[in-house]
Amino acid sequence: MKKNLFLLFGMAMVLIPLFSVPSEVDIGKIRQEAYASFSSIKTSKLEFDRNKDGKIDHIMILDEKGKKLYEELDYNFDDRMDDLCFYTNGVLQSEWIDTNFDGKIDLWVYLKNGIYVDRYEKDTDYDGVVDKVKQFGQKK
Ligand SMILES: [Ca+2]
Ligand SMILES: [Ca+2]
Ligand SMILES: [Ca+2]
Repeated sequence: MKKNLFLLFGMAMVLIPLFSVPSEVDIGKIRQEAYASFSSIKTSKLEFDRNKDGKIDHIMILDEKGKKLYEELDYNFDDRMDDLCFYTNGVLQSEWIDTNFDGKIDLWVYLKNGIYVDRYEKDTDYDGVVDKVKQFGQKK
């Protein structure tokens, strides 16, 4: 029984590497990997043009049950996504943000139950290396 649980957990980690330490900061590559990970499962894609400039600035990937798997946003409408959200079973697990719009992630937010911030990591000088980590909710 225990072994099965470990196996399940292992599989989930392979499918959605949510809890890995950020090693890749390049949004282009992260998006490529995210899309590649969805290619083996049945998904539907929703695209939005929030500012009506003809360019997609919000994409949602849903699983076959219609639950969110992934979402990306272009906040400053420069045609480059700068906010990536990863979901498990429709619940937000982590949000990776490019706060200075240079194409590289510099803020990683990890959530608990989809709403509470559990931990965040920040690259304050934008060199691709995390230099500030805050962990909330100490475990009893
Ligand atoms: Ca747009
Ligand atoms: Ca952008
Ligand atoms: Ca950045």
